[in-house]
Amino acid sequence: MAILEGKKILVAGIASERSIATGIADALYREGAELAFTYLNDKLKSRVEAVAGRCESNLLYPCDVSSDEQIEDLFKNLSQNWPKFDGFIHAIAFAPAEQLDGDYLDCVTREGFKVAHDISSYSFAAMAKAARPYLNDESSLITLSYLGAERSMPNYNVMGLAKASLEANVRFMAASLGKSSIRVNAISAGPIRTLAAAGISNFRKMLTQFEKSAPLGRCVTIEEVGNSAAFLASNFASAVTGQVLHVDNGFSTTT
Ligand code: 0WD
Repeated sequence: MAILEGKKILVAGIASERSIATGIADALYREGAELAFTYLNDKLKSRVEAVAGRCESNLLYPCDVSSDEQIEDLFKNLSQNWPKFDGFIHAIAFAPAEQLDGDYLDCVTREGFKVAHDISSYSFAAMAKAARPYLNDESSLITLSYLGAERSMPNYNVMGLAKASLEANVRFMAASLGKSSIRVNAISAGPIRTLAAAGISNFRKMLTQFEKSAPLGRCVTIEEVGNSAAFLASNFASAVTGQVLHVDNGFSTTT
């Protein structure tokens, strides 16, 4: 049974075949959703096109979430094809590289803090504000977080603060949109080797430690994150909102 039959969902945050958003798009498509996509810039367009193609979608829109104008244009343009739709995936994060390498207080700057929070947290609310007129009741909004929101960890630094903000954003957005039965949730994924992860110093060491300590004894795949996103996007999750779902092989439950 396809659990997303009849749903129209926008996917933002594909940068490569390894992106978590790619795993999510494949799972949503498999479960019967119609998909639309955003791409950050022309360099990434062909990669997003490849995923869109296999998901039978030709709805591709440029969107740099640091620009309110681009976010507004995205939803206006999407509404030409989809007057109403059923939610979006926000798999977007960014912090300047020098923020993610070394001691937190040595690295953090006012500008680094601002950029990380703007792109990685505020943009989720900004997208929801702009999408609101076009969202069906019972839509589902999903973002991606990481355990660095809850615990300090080497090199993750200001991105941990931005993820903590993002998780609070999930709760406040869930309260704001609940009257329309729109649900808002985050998936806190275990570490996965992607382009964004490559920017974090010593990421490989993090993966090895994760494999050793996680109750399930292995790393998480983008397919597994995709399956959890498909659940959250579906009506099976109709009572789930304002939550952070850990898709991490149990790692966050260990000491
Ligand atoms: O271990 C991991 N990879 C984890 C990632 C564990 C837990 C959570 N996450 C989160 C990330 O923090 C992010 O929120 O998952 C989300 C997706 O990240 P990803 O799949 O790991 O990384 P990637 O494939 O690089 O996609 C993130 C993309 C950007 O990639 P690049 O590599 O170009 O920075 O976010 C997009 C961009 O496509 N992005 C933007 N999109 C629109 N406007 C912007 C922007 N300003 N900045 C980055």
